[in-house]
Amino acid sequence: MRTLAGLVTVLVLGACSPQADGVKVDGAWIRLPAVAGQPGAAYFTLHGGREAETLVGVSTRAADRAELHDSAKDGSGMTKMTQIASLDLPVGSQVKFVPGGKHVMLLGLVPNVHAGEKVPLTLRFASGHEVTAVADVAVPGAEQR
Ligand SMILES: [Cu+2]
Repeated sequence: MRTLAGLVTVLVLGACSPQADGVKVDGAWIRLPAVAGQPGAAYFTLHGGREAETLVGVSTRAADRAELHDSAKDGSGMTKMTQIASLDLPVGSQVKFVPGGKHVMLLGLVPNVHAGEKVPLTLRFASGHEVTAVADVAVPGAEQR
């Protein structure tokens, strides 16, 4: 019976992790750091779907850890990054992750990721939905595309 219960659980989980309903990710790219060992960053545009979703995490085989960050200028004009726990994606909204703004910080980049490669980024939502986008890896210093 225990085996059967396990099998049923797997089937149910399989059925419950569909693509987020209508959420789309486009223009995904990763910028490599100028100095090896420094973090890289991932950028993309998120398009809200037919249900409100909340982005809670990103993962990629290109890095040990990926954090959601936002950037803002402080009083002295310096740009500071802060980690954000989640990001709301209302129905029909569009949120851009760009250099100098929201970004995904890639910590512990694997050493064999090179410019010109394509690397999958998996975005996880609070609903349990996931969306995987393919990111183009760009050279250090590349600007928004
Ligand atoms: Cu950052």
